[in-house]
Amino acid sequence: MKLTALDALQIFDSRGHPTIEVIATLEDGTVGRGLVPSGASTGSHEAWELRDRDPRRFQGRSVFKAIGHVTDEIAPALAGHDAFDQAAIDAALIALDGTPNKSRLGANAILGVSLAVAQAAARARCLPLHASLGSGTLLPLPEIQIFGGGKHAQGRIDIQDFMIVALTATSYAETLEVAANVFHAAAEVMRDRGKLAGVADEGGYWPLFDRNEEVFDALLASIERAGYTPGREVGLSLDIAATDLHRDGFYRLGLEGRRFSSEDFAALMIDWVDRYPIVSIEDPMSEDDWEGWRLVRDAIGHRCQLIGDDLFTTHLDRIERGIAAGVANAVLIKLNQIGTVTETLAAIRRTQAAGWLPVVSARSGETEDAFIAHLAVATDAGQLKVGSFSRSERLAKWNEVLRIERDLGPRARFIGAGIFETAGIRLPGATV
Ligand code: 2PG
Ligand code: MG
Repeated sequence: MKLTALDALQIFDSRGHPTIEVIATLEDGTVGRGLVPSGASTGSHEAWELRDRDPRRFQGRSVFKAIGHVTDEIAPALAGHDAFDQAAIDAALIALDGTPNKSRLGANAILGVSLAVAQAAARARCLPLHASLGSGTLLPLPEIQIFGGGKHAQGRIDIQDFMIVALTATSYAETLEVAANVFHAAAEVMRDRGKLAGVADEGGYWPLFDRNEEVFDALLASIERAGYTPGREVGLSLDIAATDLHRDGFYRLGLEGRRFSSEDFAALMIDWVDRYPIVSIEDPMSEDDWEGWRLVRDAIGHRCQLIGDDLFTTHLDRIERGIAAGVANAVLIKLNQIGTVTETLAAIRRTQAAGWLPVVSARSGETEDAFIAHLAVATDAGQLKVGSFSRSERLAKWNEVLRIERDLGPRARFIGAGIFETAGIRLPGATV
């Protein structure tokens, strides 16, 4: 099925910043759209997001150059290509760009095209997107944010994501029931403590806390208030986003005025896992602190998921290096960190082949699009992270998985927290 036209327009993400939407048209008239998300706590090894940097327009954030690259350069180059051959489409995009980090055409332009073609191909095949992308049927275990911090809350607290994982839920729908109960209980806890003040970028409560560890107390209280036992029915999951805390060779918790060496920060992460029912930590250490990562993995990798986000940036070479060095046991998967659907699928497959866990993730700047819900199911990834339980750009993804669950009917599988065991991670206290 031939790709006949590509067009693009500037739309806005969930923070009100410009982003790109690409529209792909096939020879039978089928149309697919690709809506590109955008991060705030970005790793320096990510593919390049092209912005116009014109201070007079959208604070320099407009994407008109990227749009021009789609319409003037990519569209004529790809016209006539087979839209059913995603790998060839993506290879052509990579070759046309010609840079290692997609900085010439812009990873946002390239990903928009890649996503739009994938969606158009699914529609032309009369398949749901997940069935067109892969043959997976495993519904993901969600990591759901309750408090947002770090760059998603203007540095109000240092740690970026305080999330929960439903450990004993027996269906995807049940994980959302647990999330809803804890999320609303957290509002009551914050209100009682005089700390309720709206939500951060990903929909978790704005963190009016004085110490990072105060958040653990509020989180545990919220879980209990919702009627669950922390560590039994509900586990904690953190994204430290430690790259953002690392400056001049030290990790800094600004809220508490504390500074740590790599060894000391690793020791703090290990201490938290000892003291709190934490089942997963993302980016406990900075993006190039491979030695620090090793310390954490050696100490707690057998009982806690350790996810590399800025460390790997969904990049196959970095994932290979991480597997060889044994520094983590899971990889955060973000389409726009690498820039094409095909490379993202390859990153997931490599992660799984190593016996590690892929965690499909949204960005802090999201759109109404729910591509990643389909990606998670299509690849049997097993886990999905899209922020909190408020703001429709978040719920669009959680809800989409409910639709997929319904569409798959008896073919849908759910193993919940059993996914951790598949990677040899034994959670203390969990009864799955
Ligand atoms: C992360 C993501 C999503 P951002 O760090 O995992 O929470 O944030 O999109 O800002 O990189
Ligand atoms: Mg992260």
